[in-house]
Amino acid sequence: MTQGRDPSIFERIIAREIPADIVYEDDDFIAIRDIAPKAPLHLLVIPKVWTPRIDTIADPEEMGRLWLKASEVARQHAQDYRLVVNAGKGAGMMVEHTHIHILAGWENGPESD
Ligand code: DGP
Repeated sequence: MTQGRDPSIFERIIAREIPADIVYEDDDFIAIRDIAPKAPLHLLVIPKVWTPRIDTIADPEEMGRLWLKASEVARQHAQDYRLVVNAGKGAGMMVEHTHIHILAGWENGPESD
């Protein structure tokens, strides 16, 4: 249900209209490898229910579930990691569909690349 707006790229991935490397999925979330990785490991954790950006989530439980899931997926892939959120074009947000970036896998920390 996109109610008049075009489905986001992530909704199209969730619907299997666009292929993606899916590393995790349950009823509420999907995690995929970023198509343009900014770190040796770059995953995106995406709620299946669309919201435009993180600060439009008003429900503390919904917000908590998202961050818990991102931490869980991150720990399945890395010991140490960064969780990053871009909110708005001015911050580099390109896909209007709330998501958390998992960045990890550097040999000597994130500034070593
Ligand atoms: P942001 O800039 O925070 O909106 O991050 C969006 C990310 O989504 C960006 O790092 C590139 C990634 N991305 C965009 N289109 C696709 C796609 O079709 N497939 C995958 N796997 N990632 C995508």
